[in-house]
Amino acid sequence: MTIHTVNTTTFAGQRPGTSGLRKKVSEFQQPAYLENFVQSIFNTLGDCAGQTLVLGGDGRYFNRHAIQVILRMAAAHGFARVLVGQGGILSTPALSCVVRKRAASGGIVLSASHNPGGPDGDFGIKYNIANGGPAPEKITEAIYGQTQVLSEYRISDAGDLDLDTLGRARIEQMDVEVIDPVADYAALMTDLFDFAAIKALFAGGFTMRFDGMHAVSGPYAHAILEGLLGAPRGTVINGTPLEDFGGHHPDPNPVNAAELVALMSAPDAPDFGAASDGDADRNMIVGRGIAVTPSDSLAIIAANAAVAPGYRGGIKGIARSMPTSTAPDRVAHALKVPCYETPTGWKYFGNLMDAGMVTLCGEESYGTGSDHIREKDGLWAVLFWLNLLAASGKSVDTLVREHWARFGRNYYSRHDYEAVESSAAEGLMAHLREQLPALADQVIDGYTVDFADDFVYKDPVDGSIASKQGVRIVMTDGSRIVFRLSGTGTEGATIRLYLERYERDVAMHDIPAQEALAGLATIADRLAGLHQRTGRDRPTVTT
Ligand code: G16
Repeated sequence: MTIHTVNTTTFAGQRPGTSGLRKKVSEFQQPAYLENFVQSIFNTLGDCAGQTLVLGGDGRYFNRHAIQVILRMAAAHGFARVLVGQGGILSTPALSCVVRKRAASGGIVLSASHNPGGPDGDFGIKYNIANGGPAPEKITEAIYGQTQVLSEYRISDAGDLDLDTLGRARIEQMDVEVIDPVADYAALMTDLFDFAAIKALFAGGFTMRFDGMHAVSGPYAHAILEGLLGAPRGTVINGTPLEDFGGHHPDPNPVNAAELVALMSAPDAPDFGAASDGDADRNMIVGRGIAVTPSDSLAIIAANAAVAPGYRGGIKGIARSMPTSTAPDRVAHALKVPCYETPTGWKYFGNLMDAGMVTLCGEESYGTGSDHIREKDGLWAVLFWLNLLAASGKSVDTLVREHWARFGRNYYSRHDYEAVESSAAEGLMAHLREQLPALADQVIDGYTVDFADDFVYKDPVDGSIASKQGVRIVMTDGSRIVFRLSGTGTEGATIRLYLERYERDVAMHDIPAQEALAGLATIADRLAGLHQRTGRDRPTVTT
């Protein structure tokens, strides 16, 4: 085995987005594209000698190749040890768990999350730091800086490693351990939740469907739900990870998991339904005839945290991304704990969790989690709901309605306009920003604007500032219109419009969400020139 230094030239556009570098597979397949980015990570880390790295991905097309390349490069940079998931598999939450449990110096996650996979799909790579969470912006920007100046990368010419057999091997001086991707994570879940109560629930005939969407959550769900918790076989559907996710979009929302939502509306629907995304960090919760919004799910988890053994002592605080509804804020107020509002991106929660300021975090984009790790965690949310259903003996529908009756309902929807021409999307945002100073106190279609701004976040722990994080128009009754551009898309720009309206009156809690929000959607279109600028008369996806 020999270590080679290979000359290379830079690629434009290797700037990590909301969650790592996500591009089309064909872009990653260009010679040296992956190597340059990995070298840039290692250059940013500095001296890697003696460090332990955790490595794994969601099993999508190009995952295995990327793992072999990264192993050879890690060996060339003097890492002491790499822990790699068997088959190259580690869900994003499992990787975060392993980094923390094994006290590794960091990890590399290979995933484009909810984006489609396969040769024509997307691929992604992200660096996580020693707390198990996504690297903060100062590190991702440093990595980007390296991608723009590097001129060589270092790699061993060792052959491919057998990723499918558990055990130890060596590349150059580096130890490689192929680990069970499920074990550490499953053990953590048994510490947090009342497995005996959930087991009894299933033994009593409770029925559930978990849709793995042919992505990485399948092995975890099989082992935990059907294995440890005794749910009947067949509870987990689409549970075998496929390199192209079976040609589907592994994004758990009522549009992409329509099969599950239809099943949950049928006369013989199971008691509980759930789905997870490509890398198993997102979740969707569905009851008979009701899909729970992610914002409501976070609020309900917070209000009932004490049912789960891991949270019996209470929660320290909640954090939610700015576009997430304010439903969790109402719970935090009742619990007398703080609620922080952060920009979109799980990386912004890391400091708050590390500082012991929050226990629960969540985002409207089907992400929920806690300080047990530093990533959002799809199966964790599902297990929390199972624990709550077991402890309360109530249905999902009853739990949601009781929550609304107590706290009021935050009607909520997100409208996505995908693959819009980038200049049109930028123009729309600029047009909105120009109007912001004049909007306060204006009365628009019966709504009075309280304030309008472009969200700026000052991290209360390290004082770092993130600006231009989304345009928000907040009404005096708490209703909100939020616009931002997605940082995870790989084609043109995706405009996200988030709509929220608060309703205290229980008699008004049964309006279809789109109907309840139609007035705000009309105002949003008028202010942004959405339809005219995009040439679209409706969103690509409405959730
Ligand atoms: C990532 C981030 C999330 C973010 C989501 C959507 O999720 O980790 O924090 O909410 O993207 O981001 P955007 O609106 O910019 O597309 P994931 O599951 O894709 O890793």
